[in-house]
Amino acid sequence: MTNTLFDALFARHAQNDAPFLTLDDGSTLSYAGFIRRVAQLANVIASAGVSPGDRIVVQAPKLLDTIALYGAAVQAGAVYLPLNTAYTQNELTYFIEDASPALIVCDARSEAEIRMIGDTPVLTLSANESGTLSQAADGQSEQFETVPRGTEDLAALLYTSGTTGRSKGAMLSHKNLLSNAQSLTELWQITDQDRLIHALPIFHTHGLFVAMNTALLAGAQVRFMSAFDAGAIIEELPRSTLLMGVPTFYTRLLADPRLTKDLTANMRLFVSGSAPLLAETHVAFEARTGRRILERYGMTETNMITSNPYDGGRVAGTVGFALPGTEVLITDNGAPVADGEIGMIETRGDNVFQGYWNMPEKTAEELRENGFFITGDLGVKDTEGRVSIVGREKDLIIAGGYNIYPKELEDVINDVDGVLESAVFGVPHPDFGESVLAAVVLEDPELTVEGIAEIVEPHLARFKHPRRYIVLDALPRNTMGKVQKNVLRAEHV
Ligand code: MLC
Ligand code: AMP
Repeated sequence: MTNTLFDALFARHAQNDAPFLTLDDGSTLSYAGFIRRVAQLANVIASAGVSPGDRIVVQAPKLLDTIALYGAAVQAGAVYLPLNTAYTQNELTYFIEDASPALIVCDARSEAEIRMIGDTPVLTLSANESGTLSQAADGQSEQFETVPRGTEDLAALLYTSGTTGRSKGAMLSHKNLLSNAQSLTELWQITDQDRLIHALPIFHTHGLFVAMNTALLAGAQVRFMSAFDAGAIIEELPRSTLLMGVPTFYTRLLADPRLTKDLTANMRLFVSGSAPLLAETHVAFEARTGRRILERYGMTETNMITSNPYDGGRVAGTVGFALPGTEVLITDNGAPVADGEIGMIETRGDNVFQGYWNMPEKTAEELRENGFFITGDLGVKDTEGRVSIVGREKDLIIAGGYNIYPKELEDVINDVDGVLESAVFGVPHPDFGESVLAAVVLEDPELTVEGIAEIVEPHLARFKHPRRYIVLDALPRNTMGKVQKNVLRAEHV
């Protein structure tokens, strides 16, 4: 029996003694050793009563066992559901209630809070691979009979915030993940000779799928960093070949005078995505290192959609061409526009997800019957098919590669007693690309912005917190009554 994703990414390495993960303490685990750990964790999952198709929620630090748990979930036929470690209890409650998982794995520090949310079984996974999950795995067999799963079965559920304020679970099948990993591995020529510097979180598409799935498929070595640290990356560059990061990685690396041509002489490829890479960053990086960053574009719902070419022109400010097997249309109300004209980016292919968990209406709004997914990003295609993103129709802020939906924040701010209304928007930020500003109109003149922040902040992960509040007499509106965030942005940069 087969398991599409497990066979392609994991099982093939069962006898592979080549090095796989090198951790912060300098220890290296072989591929075969990793697969044995995956099997031990799969045994724990199965003994916890997880059945094929069940969701496993994972909110844990970036550890060897966290990434092995991803493999174990796939091997056990479960659906892996990773969550940002910054989420608060309020945010977690929604995800857990919506996804109704069969098992939750979390840091021991949040165990008590998570147990208050419901009666789902909980195992812990904390720093230094301590906790009940790792302990239980240590005593398990290194063999596990892989649960059969086909191309259409779900492998992962990743939540992405919605413009309506409620997060939506994107259902990703074995085929969605594998097809994208295959396209990227081939296009970026990733092989077992590569050594990837992995400094992204593993609860999002970029760090988990784009980086880990391609490394696993190719049998590449991975320097698995528990967190982003520009100094540590600088030290790893001479013995590595590949880096994947969000634009903030590159601006922070550029701020270090040690970044030079000599330091990067062994590097084969720098990839950027998840947020717009400023053309000036691209140009400055090339001037310093002689390397052109390869920018690609994707989404949680679609995996990667376009990429600049590996060979040939990588053009600053563009996201390149549709990946093989992936179609890209630029549309106006669903009808393709002429090359050179701005429109909605839509995409279709094996990369596109299966719909939103428990939200058939939302799925129908964004995923057309003909298979095209409406991204909410505005773009333009040149006559050769090269895509540039020129804006976003969806109201979204991207800070340091994390998505922040203004509607979610506005709902929380508007609930504060004494606030009449609010408008949350992004303003340029030198490190994170954008940062969050909240304009509030008060009902109660006694209310202060400090008072608002104190009420709002416990509800939201730290990265979503407005970095500035401004009090206005009224919000600017157009004749339709819609708040004009472009006006606010222009006035308050
Ligand atoms: C940290 N902070 C952020 C932030 N990251 N605030 C806004 N946006 C962010 N992204 C906050 C911290 O809480 C802290 O708050 C302060 O900023 C300084 O933290 P730091 O120590 O400088 O941050 P650091 O840990 O270095 O993190 C920065 C970062 C990280 C850029 C390394 O944000 C990161 O790893 N981003 C990658 C996100 C990612 O993987 N995106 C992919 C999504 S998938 P204070 O004030 O309390 O000190 C996707 C699809 C696709 O989009 O196409 O890939
Ligand atoms: P997420 O919902 O976290 O998957 O974020 C997806 C969004 O990130 C896309 O819809 C884009 O708006 C944005 N994005 C991803 N890659 C790029 C890129 N290279 N340039 C500009 N925006 C990007």
